Amino acid sequence: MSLFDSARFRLSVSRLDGLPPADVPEIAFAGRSNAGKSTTINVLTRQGRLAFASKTPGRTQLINFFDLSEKNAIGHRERVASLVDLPGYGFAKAAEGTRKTWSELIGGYLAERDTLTGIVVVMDSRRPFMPTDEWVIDFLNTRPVRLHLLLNKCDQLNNQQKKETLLKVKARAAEMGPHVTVQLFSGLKRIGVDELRETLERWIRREDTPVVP
Ligand SMILES: Nc1nc2c(ncn2[C@@H]2O[C@H](COP(=O)(O)OP(=O)(O)OP(=O)(O)O)[C@@H](O)[C@H]2O)c(=O)[nH]1
Ligand SMILES: [Mg+2]
Repeated sequence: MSLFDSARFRLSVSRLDGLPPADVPEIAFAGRSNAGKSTTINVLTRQGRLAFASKTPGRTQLINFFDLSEKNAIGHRERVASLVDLPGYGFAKAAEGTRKTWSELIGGYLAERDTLTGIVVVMDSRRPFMPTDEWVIDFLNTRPVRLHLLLNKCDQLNNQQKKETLLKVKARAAEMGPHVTVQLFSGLKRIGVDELRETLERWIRREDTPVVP
């Protein structure tokens, strides 16, 4: 069994003062609304309805925490990491008040959470680096966290487009530094699931190079 199969919903948070204690490494999923963050968590954990996924952008409105656990030496289940599903950014239709709450909540979480180990930035591979992605990636790049740029919905690209997109985004990632990695992914067709699992497990086990802030 993979570590990710152990995922269980822990809690939803609507305010920064409601965050659970920062104790285990956390991996957050950030990205524009509708990019496929919740679907990615469902595919990663092999649990179809763990995170709410929907055709309607703006489905996820709270910060949702999922626990990953494994048995310790004496056979007790122990929490070892959390996956964190974030509300999407760049959702134009949201009322201004709602947008403000979102940026305060998500911005505050991303800026201040000490146990935040890495962030999977989920982008639509047909249009990576939209202006809001650029802004969020620039902001995240100032934090001591790993970044994995997940080019989702690659089932919508032909082979040539996949190759070109991957090359282009890898070149950008190389400029940012060795803490930034890139892959093609499709939650729908389950393409790239093992690669994602391997990357995130290295983060959790701290088997990759540490990030210098
Ligand atoms: N073609 C295709 N569609 C996908 C893929 N992954 C997700 N989708 C679709 O994209 C839509 C949005 O998926 P979600 O997982 O809810 O997106 P989200 O990023 O969590 O959205 P918010 O919670 O609104 O921020 C749904 O209709 C999914 O079925 C994929 O790999 N390929
Ligand atoms: Mg969602």
